[in-house]
Amino acid sequence: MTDTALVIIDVQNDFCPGGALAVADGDAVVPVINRLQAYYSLKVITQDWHPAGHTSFASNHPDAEPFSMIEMPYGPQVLWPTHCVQGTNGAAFHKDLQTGDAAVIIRKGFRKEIDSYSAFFENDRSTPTGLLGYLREQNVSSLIITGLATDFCVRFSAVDAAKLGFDVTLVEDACRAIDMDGSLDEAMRDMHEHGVKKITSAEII
Ligand code: VGL
Ligand code: ZN
Repeated sequence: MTDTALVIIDVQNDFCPGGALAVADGDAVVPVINRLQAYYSLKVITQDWHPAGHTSFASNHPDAEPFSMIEMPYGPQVLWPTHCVQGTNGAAFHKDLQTGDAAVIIRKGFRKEIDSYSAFFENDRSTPTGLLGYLREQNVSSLIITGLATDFCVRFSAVDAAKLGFDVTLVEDACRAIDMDGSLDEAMRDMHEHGVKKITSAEII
């Protein structure tokens, strides 16, 4: 099925237990995603990739607490613990994640002044990452979405993909959430409203 791509969002050490922005059970997605990889010839991986001075880090704002909100020129933004700093072990993929035969690795969040949750557009909702052009040129029409975190980068990637006209399916057991202030419920509702389908890996494997 070359019209389908498996999308693997941000399976990096900082989002796994022991990491700077650890997602509960985040590493549990790794064996599931590796098994799914056998079913798709086209794999796309994203990597959260911030400079140390990134404006989404609470540490770069005087007196700001991690997980508080701030108003950026492009809208509200969560201030995160420092995570996925370029070149650090925290930004590296989980050591057991298969990455060797992925077609592309899209890095995002590398512009200091703007965060990027979605694999398609940064948080100003207009700066493109380049992934859309790649997928269109490869005639991809369906996306299978996996990774971390369900309520942030997975959510925004899936919803943008659906808005762009892709047939989008979320593999629920191949994702885990941060879940702050009801963000997981909101994410599931948002994806549902945009026509993102939900399955489990057992329906593929
Ligand atoms: C993510 C918060 C900040 C994610 C990335 O991958 O979901 N969340 N940066
Ligand atoms: Zn980030």
